[in-house]
Amino acid sequence: MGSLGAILRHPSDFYPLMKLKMAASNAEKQIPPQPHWGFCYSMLHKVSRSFALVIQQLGTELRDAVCIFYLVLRALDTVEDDTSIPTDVKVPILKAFHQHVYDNEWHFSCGTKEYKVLMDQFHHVSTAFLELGKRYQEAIEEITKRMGAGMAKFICKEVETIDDYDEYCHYVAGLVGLGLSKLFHASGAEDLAPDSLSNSMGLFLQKTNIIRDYLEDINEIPKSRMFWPRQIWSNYVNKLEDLKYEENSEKAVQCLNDMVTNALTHVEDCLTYMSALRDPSIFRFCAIPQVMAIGTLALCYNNIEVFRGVVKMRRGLTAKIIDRTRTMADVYGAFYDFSCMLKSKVDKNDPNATKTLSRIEATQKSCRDAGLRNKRKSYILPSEPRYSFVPVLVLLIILAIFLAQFFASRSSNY
Ligand code: D9A
Repeated sequence: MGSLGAILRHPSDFYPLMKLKMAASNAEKQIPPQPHWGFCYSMLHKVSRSFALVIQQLGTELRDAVCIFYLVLRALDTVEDDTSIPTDVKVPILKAFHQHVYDNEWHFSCGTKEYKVLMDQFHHVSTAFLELGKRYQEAIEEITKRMGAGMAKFICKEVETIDDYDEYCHYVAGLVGLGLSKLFHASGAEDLAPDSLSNSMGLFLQKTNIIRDYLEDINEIPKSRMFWPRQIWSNYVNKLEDLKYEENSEKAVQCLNDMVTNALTHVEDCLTYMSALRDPSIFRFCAIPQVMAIGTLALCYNNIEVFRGVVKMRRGLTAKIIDRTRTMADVYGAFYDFSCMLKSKVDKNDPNATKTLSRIEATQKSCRDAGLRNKRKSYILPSEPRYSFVPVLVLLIILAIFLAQFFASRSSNY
């Protein structure tokens, strides 16, 4: 839960945080009894925290398919990420992963902590996979095959151009969007979305992660991981790691802003994708991560802290987003709010200011044109007077001290 300090600074976070906590403890009680499904759902909660709760509210059949898809992708990631596996061992595993999911005798030990458990006990995931409907299995197999091949390609290749960057993000995230659209369609609840829109859903999330995680990725041991395209950073520094040094602060922030501006190109597609969804639980499942992403971009923009430590939305704001993202009107409202926040942070002297502003204004226009924004509370402006909670508390404490002294002095008079 958020720290006491954070709650005192943002008293309205309290209720959504409590609600999220209750939802989390409820979800933990609902772990299925069969060992393989039990393993899959507890694993899901261990590796994804709040996202697991959003998966949990999907209808049973689709929820099971998404849970398995999520774990298969995490396993594939674990193989890709593990720098201790030699390339000649890794590449064949990535390329054949879509076959391994059908084989509940297969396993490959790698990764650390909860990911090591996932890999060691992968037979539970395969067993559960084999119980899914044929259409779900085929969608997961096809995407796993394409993703494994794409990851293998990028093992020996660096992200040089913006096209490489889009291609890499397509393999690791855009394909997830395509796969999920197939699962939604297979469930009978949604029409099949166009691939280019599904791809944008993944690219917007992945690019946000890549921006936010700069420092963590560059400091990775034994070898830094680099996803920022040279075509962008080479306009500011000679080496990607130079961005983290204090003497390059001005260039670093300009480069960061360029990266955020690049990510903003996907916003229109994401809004179009979400506006076509019909099922309320699928809608929430898709919309919550997107609202978190635009919020994270607004937080990171022009923020040197990205190169110094971890920049994350406070837990209370995440809880509010989970609580209040229900309809397309909520999404337009949130995108509008965070665009305003972005706009207020643009410095006229930034080399890309004009481009950034025009993308922000395009987003604001889409949100305004949709005309669906209701009288919702804003995420960024404090909606209640700020003196509501803290001063009342202070006042109560002063009053208590007063009364205590009053009675103490009265009794000593006797
Ligand atoms: C998603 Cl099945 C992801 N990724 C996410 C999470 O959202 C997408 C991985 C596997 C699956 C789904 C997601 C959700 C809904 C619709 C989508 C979609 O497309 C239509 O994917 C495109 O980030 C990972 C990729 C971006 C690589 C695809 C959201 C998530 N949030 C984390 C928060 C964080 O900071 O990472 O996982 C969390 O709540 O733990």
